Amino acid sequence: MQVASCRWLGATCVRNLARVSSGSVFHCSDGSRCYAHTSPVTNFPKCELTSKRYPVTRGQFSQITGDDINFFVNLLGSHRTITDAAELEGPNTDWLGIVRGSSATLLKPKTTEEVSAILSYCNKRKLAVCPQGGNTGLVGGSVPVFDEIIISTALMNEVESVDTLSGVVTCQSGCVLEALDNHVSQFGLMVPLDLGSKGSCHIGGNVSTNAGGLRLLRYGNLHGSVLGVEAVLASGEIVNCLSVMKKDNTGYDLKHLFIGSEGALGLITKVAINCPSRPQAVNLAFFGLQTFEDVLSIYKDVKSKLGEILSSCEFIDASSLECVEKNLKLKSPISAHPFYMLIETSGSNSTHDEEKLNTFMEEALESGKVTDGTIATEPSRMQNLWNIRERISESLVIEGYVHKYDISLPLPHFYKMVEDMRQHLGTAVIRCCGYGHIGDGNLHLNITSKEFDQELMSRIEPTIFEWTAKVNGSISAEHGIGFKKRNFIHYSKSHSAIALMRQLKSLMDPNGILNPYKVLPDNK
Ligand code: FAD
Ligand code: 2HG
Ligand code: ZN
Repeated sequence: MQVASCRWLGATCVRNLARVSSGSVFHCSDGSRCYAHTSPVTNFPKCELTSKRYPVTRGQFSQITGDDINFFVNLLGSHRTITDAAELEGPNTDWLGIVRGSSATLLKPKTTEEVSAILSYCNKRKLAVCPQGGNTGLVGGSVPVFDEIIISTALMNEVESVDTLSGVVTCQSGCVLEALDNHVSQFGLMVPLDLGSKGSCHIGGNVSTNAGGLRLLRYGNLHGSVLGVEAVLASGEIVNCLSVMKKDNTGYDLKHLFIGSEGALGLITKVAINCPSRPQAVNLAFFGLQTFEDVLSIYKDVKSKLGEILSSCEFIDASSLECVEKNLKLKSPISAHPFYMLIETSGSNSTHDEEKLNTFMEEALESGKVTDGTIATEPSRMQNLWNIRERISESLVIEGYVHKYDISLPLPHFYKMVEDMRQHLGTAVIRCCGYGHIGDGNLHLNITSKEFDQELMSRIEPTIFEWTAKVNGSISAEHGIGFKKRNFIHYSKSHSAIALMRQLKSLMDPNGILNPYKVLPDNK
């Protein structure tokens, strides 16, 4: 068993020395699962500062002074006003270890009122801030670019109410997704969102990024599941849109402005989510396929034959599977294939659902579209299969620098993008692989190289975005725009849409203190 000091909080981790027991899952010294932090890299080399690697200029914000620190200490106490450089290393660095800020202050409010007081003060002083949840974001949105004050929701983790009749759960934004899901499971409910990062990401981070994940196909995105949001504007004003009603057409539905706005329009403090009943029967199939045409054909069959119980339809190519096998020593349950699919069903009758999935697999094997496959019904076997899919991101980080693209594409173009990029880049890279939520047309294209290389980057970008725009895809399907994609947003949004976004930003945050350098392109 590997022993490591907690990367996020260093030696001062409140839960003490965290031990890495399996991949990114940390167990605290008391043996319990540590929800405070997960990371694939334990002894990561310090990456270059974002402000050095990228052409970005610090905005006209004030510099933090001793008086400012005194204000925060008076408000939160010294234990929730972190200024220790070692403790700030984790929160300054993103999960991928490729963007790094130089913030000297991390604040940990516990209540909406504290967030309001912090923002009101920062706005008057023109101090820039960076809201941070679980810091699992993959587009450089969750960490400062320069010295922005980090406002963490880590201590805002109270579940306020669970309405077992309607299924509506109201909680603070710092609840860790997996902990929240465990909490509602005792009432027979589930959070309608599941991500590989569930052990660390916060529900507020999920809402702020409009995270998609493994079950969007079944439950839709958060613009549908989130019924209410409470957020604090840059001015410190608290905007209460915390409806718990499924239907509420009273004027503009302002909560949608906060869902997916990546901390640039307000800091989300509370959310109300509609949680469906937890399915009683879950089955999972893992298929091997020879061609991408077969993948598309199986997807079509899955929708028509398993439609009412289908809860996930995921795709993995051979290179992604090889990466997880090689770097994390996970084992595929079937023989080697060019393509793989994971198909999950969730329903209320295990015999019926299992029979349906078995018949589906038999027919798929007979037709020759699937050439090897297995079905898991026990939770531990299903988890092993899900690990193969969910831990691909983690296995990629081990190879060095990861160029990560999260793209929506019309399905006929889905894998052509990977093949074209592979050919375009040749031996300049370690790996160019594709996997993702094929049921939602969402490709995760990842390119690894030993280290960051500007020349390689210029060969990938903007080619990859041009390719996407040409087929009317989206350059960000679910991870958001953050810092890294902001100057490419025009490949997916019109000039008029970007202009309206700028107007909204200046209305809601006139001094631009909320997560600057993110989402909107540089003003040129
Ligand atoms: P952070 O990373 O801390 O922040 C993300 C953004 O939201 C930042 O811009 C931040 O400023 C802002 N923010 C955070 N909290 C607040 C708040 N309370 N108010 C306002 N703004 C806030 N994403 C998917 O969509 N689907 C996936 O399947 C998926 N799988 C992943 C698997 C792994 C292994 C990893 C590492 C990441 C994955 N992600 C996925 C990306 C990431 O987990 C999600 O974007 C997640 O929603 C981020 O939540 P977080 O709490 O970590 O937010
Ligand atoms: C997933 O679906 C996540 O696993 C992460 O969205 C994707 O790391 C990635 O490219
Ligand atoms: Zn994803």
